Amino acid sequence: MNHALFRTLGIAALWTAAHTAQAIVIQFDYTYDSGGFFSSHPQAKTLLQTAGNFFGSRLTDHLAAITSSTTNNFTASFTNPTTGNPVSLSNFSVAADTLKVYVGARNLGGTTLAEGGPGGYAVSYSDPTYFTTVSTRGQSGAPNTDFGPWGGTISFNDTVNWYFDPDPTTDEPFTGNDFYSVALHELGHLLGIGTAGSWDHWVSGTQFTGPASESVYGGPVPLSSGLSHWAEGVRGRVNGIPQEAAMDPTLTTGTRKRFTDLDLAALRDIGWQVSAVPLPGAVWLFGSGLVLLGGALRRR
Ligand SMILES: [Ca+2]
Ligand SMILES: [Ca+2]
Ligand SMILES: [Zn+2]
Repeated sequence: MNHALFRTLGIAALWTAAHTAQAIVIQFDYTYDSGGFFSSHPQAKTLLQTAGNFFGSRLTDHLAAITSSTTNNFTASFTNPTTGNPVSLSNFSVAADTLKVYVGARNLGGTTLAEGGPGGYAVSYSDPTYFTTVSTRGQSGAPNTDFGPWGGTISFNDTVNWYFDPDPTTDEPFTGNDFYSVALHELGHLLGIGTAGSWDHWVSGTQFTGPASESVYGGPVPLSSGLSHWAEGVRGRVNGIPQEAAMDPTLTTGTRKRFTDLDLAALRDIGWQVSAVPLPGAVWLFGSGLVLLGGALRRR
């Protein structure tokens, strides 16, 4: 018997008994990093995964798998993060409870640190329920009051001075632009902040009126001119401490912005189920890198 496998299964059973909620997996794909930004900055890969794990450990929606066949076929479309050209991938598949994120870097010009968002799609089908399942990923209010993307794309500006924190759990003085903060911000867009129909649902004039966000902020939340960010300087809290919100439009060099309670409330308003605290089991799973274990738990 394979001893390592035995141990893994034993731990998996324990985890299932202790935690009924399960986490989402954000899977980063470097296929389109043809400029080699991530291979030359391995710290960026680690920080991106840490940012992905932050959301993964908080979001507990069950996302339906997307599978493709000749009669029911899903085409994912997105911007190549390195060239900026459109990409279409037919026969696209993604596992249940998983989001796929294509990442790369290019010169985005000016003061833009990164850009990111959910991908588009086209569906050819013979079974109408296939269309509903893959376009909403089983989120019954989508697209108006819930959101279920397949994933999307993020491109980082490879001409700016990045700070790659060797340990993003600690805050220390630094110069440059905090890569971890920007990764959190772009994943926020990918998850629908400023981009989903269920975000637009709560936009009224230049304010966001989602009930979870209003409750945290104490009223309608002002938005920036493009209506896809909080207004400049809007604040939320991290562990009770006030901080400029992650999803306002700017990041000051030499500063870190973690995801605040207000940013998380926006995800709730978009339709995500956000656990009040990080799932300890999920954090442990991601931290240990036992991907197979997570896969086994999601099969039910
Ligand atoms: Ca640190
Ligand atoms: Ca949902
Ligand atoms: Zn933004």
